Amino acid sequence: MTYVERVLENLKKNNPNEPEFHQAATEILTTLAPVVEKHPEYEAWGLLERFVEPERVIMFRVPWVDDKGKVQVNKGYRVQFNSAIGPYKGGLRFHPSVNLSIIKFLGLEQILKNSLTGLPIGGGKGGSDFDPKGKSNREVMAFCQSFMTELYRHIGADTDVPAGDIGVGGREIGYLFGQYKRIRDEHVGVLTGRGLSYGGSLARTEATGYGLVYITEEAMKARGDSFKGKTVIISGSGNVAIYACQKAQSLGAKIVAMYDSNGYIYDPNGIQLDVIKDIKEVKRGRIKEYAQRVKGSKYTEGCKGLWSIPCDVALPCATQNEIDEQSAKLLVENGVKYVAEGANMPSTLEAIEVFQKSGIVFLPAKAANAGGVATSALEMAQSSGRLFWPFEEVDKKLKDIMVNIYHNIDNASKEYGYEGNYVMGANIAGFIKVADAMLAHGIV
Ligand code: NDP
Ligand code: 2IT
Repeated sequence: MTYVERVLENLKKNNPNEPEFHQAATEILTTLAPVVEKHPEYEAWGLLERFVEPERVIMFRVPWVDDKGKVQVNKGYRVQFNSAIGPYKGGLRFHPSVNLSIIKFLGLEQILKNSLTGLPIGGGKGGSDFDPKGKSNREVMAFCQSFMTELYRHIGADTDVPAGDIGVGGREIGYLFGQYKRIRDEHVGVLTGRGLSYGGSLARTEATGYGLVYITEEAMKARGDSFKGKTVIISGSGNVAIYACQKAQSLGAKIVAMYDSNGYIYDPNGIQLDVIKDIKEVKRGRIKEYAQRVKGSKYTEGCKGLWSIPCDVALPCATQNEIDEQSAKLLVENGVKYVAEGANMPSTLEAIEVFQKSGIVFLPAKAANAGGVATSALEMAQSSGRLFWPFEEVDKKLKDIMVNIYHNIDNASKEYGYEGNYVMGANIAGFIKVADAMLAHGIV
């Protein structure tokens, strides 16, 4: 049995019932085999065993009182996975599906993603099974305050800096920050994605979606291609999906479909993003309303049908495992040329295999959606320097970072003899920096 196989087998044995964590670890470790062969010191120093074990896992009770006066209890998590190259950094997810397996897969991915940005940030992730959907602002505030009343002791601007993810946007970050500041009496960059009036960065809201489009554009440019005239489908209709749509439209693409967790809309004339923004950002409503408001569009209950819509570009921007093998086959049969992952791990292992065998361009999440956390790191830099950069400056830095990531993963894929395999390229390029730092630190 090889070193990689042994580490993976032990991981599965020692972390039973964590399918998402197993999936992410399998994808990462299997692609690292050629690196590990080239560097026998990794095995000698137990590097992979340490890499897949979080430095610290925090789990806690989050009690709060709902609008009816009833006591509610949720589970809270923060996984501080790896701090070799910088303070733990990664989002908080509030969604009823959240469990330890999901937070660990997200944390593991985050280590390599953050490394790929080229900025000094380690990997972490957290969240809760709390569902903000249908809750009043007061309930969300009560929950966030209780969550932070435990979390504050574990985080800090140079220790661990959380941000948003599914179910955590500007409103939640505001309530979390308010409580942190109240307890610690410190106005510091302990969270990113903050509002512009209290230390946030311009372009952080747009960053993940814009970054996704920038890296895809760079992959297109390398092939003499562009977004102009492309038909695009985007899953999700949250933060990442909305700003991916906005940037792709500005480059001349036509977005014909989007979804939320209830169903999808198809608009052959091209999605009107102002309507989506009004439904999702202003009213916190359901995407179904789009079909009632825009003539010629159609709503279909259920999400899966989205992947059967013919397109040139697919941008999954909702959640893990939203593209299975069958959906991947449909996309390929219908002529998709680029799949770039805005969500974390949206493609199953089987779906990734379909994409790679078909020869289409597949940009994996940890490279393609790194623009969000990269801009979070730019927010941290502005906080430390007590500075506030203009939108154009942050946006330019974001674009440069995404273009760099594309070339780094492309070069790594070539160097190791797997040209165009960006899953390998991203995992290898991300891992080497973390591994070097871990070796330098000794056995810790
Ligand atoms: P939001 O909460 O803003 O939006 C999530 C969107 O995905 C909503 O449209 C939601 O629909 C949909 N969705 C969530 N769960 C499911 C599901 N099980 N089935 C179908 N649709 C679902 O989150 P973000 O846009 O911030 O995050 C989307 C993805 O991008 C996540 O995978 C996240 O980890 C990833 N990501 C986010 C970054 C960021 O900066 N925000 C950075 C990098 C990655 P509904 O409203 O019905 O729940
Ligand atoms: O998955 C991700 O990279 C995020 N949710 C963003 C994390 C961050 O710290 O900005």
